Amino acid sequence: MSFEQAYLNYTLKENYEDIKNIRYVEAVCDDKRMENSVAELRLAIEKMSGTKPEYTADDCGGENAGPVIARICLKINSQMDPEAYHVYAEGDKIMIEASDSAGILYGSFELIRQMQMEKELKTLDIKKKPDMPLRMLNHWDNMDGSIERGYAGDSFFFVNNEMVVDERIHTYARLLAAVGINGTVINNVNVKECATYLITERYWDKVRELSEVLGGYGIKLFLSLNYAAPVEMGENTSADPLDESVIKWWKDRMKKVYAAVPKLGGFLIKADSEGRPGPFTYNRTHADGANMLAEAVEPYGGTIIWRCFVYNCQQDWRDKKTDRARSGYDNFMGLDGTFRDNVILQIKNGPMDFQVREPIHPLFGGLEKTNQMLEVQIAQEYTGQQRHICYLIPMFKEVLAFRTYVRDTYDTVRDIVSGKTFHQRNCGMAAVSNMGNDDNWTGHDLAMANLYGFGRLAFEPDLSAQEIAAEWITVSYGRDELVKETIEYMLMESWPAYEKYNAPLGIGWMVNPSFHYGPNVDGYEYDRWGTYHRADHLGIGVDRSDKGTGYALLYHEPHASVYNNVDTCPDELLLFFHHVPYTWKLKSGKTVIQHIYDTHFEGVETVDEMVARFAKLEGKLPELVFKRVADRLAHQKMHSREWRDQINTYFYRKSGIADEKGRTIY
Ligand code: GCW
Repeated sequence: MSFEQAYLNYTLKENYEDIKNIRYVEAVCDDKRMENSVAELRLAIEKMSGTKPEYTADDCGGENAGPVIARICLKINSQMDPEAYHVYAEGDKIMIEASDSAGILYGSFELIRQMQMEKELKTLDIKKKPDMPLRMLNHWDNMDGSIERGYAGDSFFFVNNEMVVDERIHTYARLLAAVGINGTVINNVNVKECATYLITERYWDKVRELSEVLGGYGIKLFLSLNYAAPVEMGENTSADPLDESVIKWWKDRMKKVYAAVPKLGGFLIKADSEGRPGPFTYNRTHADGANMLAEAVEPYGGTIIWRCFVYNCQQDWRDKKTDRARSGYDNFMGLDGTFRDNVILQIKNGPMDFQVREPIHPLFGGLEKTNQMLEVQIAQEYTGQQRHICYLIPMFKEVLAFRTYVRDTYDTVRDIVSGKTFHQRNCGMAAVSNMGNDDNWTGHDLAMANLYGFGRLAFEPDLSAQEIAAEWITVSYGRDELVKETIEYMLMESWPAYEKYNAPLGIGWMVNPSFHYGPNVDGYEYDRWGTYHRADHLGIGVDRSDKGTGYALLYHEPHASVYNNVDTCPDELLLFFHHVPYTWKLKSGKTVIQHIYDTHFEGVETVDEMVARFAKLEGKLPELVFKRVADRLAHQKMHSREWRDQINTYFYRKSGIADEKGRTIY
């Protein structure tokens, strides 16, 4: 398989004078990240200017040879924060200063980005430090090479139960470092079969090799762990976290693992969820389970990232008292303050499962004494599977900006996961990856904006979704105005459009069972009765108020009251929180049923507009990119109609209420 360079595809910039005289990159290289920084700068400048600057092992002194930028100097300045950088012009040089080589690497990629955007170098003065300590990707790759919810080909980490460390992995590391991602989990949280053995001798050499390649780009390697490994490997009859022999088993195993792979960051665990084993089997809590593992990795500086996606997938959705939305909160809230310091709870952005619209997970603002990480999904499982365009950064911006009211100030989700609210360092944001071995890494070329955007956002959450989009377009496809305007329009309109032709007003799901693609109102596989939306001929929506499941009250005020009251609940979440008649008037002035019809027509119209505008880019984008995107857009055009027609017909038949505008509803 070949692969492309995505946003690291540097092209010659004929008219960009600022880089034409750069002759030297100066640095004292005493580690791999420093060496890689030098190599990245030399490569980028060579490709963009036509001349490769020389490396000199210099300490950035030397004569100032005048106002023209002739050299780039990398210098450690121990006064700065970890991973932070300062890039500035001084006489004939651009200085990149940082307290560590990771900061130097990020500063180098910052400078390259500025060059890709053809910014003036003489006036450069950029000081940045990452907002979130941990900025991670989670791959759901299986060792046979398949990827759970993977829509961009197969795994590039695993083929036929063997690990691969090759040129592509090297480029992968560069792509991540260029946007500031500093951690990655390479295997699926559903750890099955061979993957259980990643913590054994069979894979150590490769795991170590990979950890070193990634480490050279400031990225820590993590593995997903099978909670029942001692049992599944046939070395113990139990995985009870309080059993002495189990505790010892893990301590011994971790001693060996870390002796073989000293740079391993730690482990991600999915327990007691969707068939995965966990401490519940032994009547123990998730704190018992997580702490037992945390103690085993603690001597080696390891971290245990424990997922809060714990719910009973066998639940009877007809039972109005059980509510899947509550389960994360109910399982973890009582454990607040009981986790060891090297445990992080990883919480999905919403209480359900990466739907196009969900409220914010109530554990954010609930937990006050526990390290927390936000988990989002750029794989687009429920948001078009990298066949529809769905730029998710606007959604992530909303999530991060959400005030939890756990404090009077510094109480947003962003504040919590960047460690400001509770003064933590073990926190951050993780995205379920959208990468695979397709030539362009993400299947849909425009889905790359989600990977790029995720990294940029976790590093600098003050950037707007639009700024990130504009930056990505320029670094990927150059500075043509029509290209920028068109793709920016497509990206920025894509999530709103997708929401419009998808499940309405926060109710979620409505997808075909198991593969979660395409419309099917009653289809969700974990609700075989087709009742989760509670739709009948009179109305729709789930009562999660105090008269229903009580979920609305899990938030701090004023959210609890706002969500609890049908009159104040925001339109976009109305059906998540309340059951209302189809004739219910929204704040927009429309009835629920008319809203469903209108939005489904509007969403399709936006897709048509995207298709029409994109057609004008022929000849302005690389031919292959144009063709691939045009093909996917044609599918989106057809498929958005399928969504519109299925949803509208379903509710027309159910409610018997005609469209006010008299449009044909199939
Ligand atoms: O959304 C669900 C997916 C599962 C996934 C699970 C999870 C890895 O359908 O495929 O399993 O979420 O997040 O654990």
